[in-house]
Amino acid sequence: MTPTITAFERSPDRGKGLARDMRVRWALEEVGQPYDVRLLSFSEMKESAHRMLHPFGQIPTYEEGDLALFESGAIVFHIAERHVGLLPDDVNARARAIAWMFAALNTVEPPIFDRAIATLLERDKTWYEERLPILEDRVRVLLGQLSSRLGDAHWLDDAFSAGDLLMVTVLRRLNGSGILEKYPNLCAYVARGEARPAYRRAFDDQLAVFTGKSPTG
Ligand code: GTB
Repeated sequence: MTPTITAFERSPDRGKGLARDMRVRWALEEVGQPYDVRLLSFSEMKESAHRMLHPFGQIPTYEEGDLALFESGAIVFHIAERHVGLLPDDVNARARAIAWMFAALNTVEPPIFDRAIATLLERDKTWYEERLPILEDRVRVLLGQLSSRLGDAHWLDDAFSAGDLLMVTVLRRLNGSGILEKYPNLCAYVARGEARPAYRRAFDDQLAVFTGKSPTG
């Protein structure tokens, strides 16, 4: 059965892969699972029909037969469990890959997201200039620790996994901030993720929603 996901009809980033359906698209591309996309306006996301799928009126969602899911991490985990390619077979390696999924979403993403929200929505506040360095220091501490752990490895735990997929999407949020650039191994890690053919297909499909151009032409 072909799953259907939801995505922004008009993403604020103009389809540059920052909205969280990108993770789901990438995971589906990695495992070779075709999917349909239902595009939603901001008002449609808040209607009761969509809230039945997503209690918080957001994207992405995932529908497959009787199953309806929300939360990008849960959706990626579901895809990784149902298909080969995103989680290792070895029980311990699988547990470690899942730990990296949680680390990406629960440890690394919150401070990066807080900083992004501050730069987008809080610039006019009197306390912005004081708060931004605090938020950026938190990000730098985490990146330093992540950078040390990654070292010169290609991926976080041996083979590419759903943990890397989520971590790369989280770190991409820092592109252009000047912060990630201080950690060459993390920049190379993100670039490795972005160079994967599955990533490119997912990115092109998300961008095509905004440009209206077919990803292949
Ligand atoms: N924890 C949830 C998950 O991981 O699925 C969070 C889902 C979420 O934040 N969804 C956002 C949403 O629907 C889109 S991804 N927002 C609309 C609303 O809440 O009304 C967050 C996002 C949006 C836009 C950009 N951008 O354009 O740069 C980046 C990230």
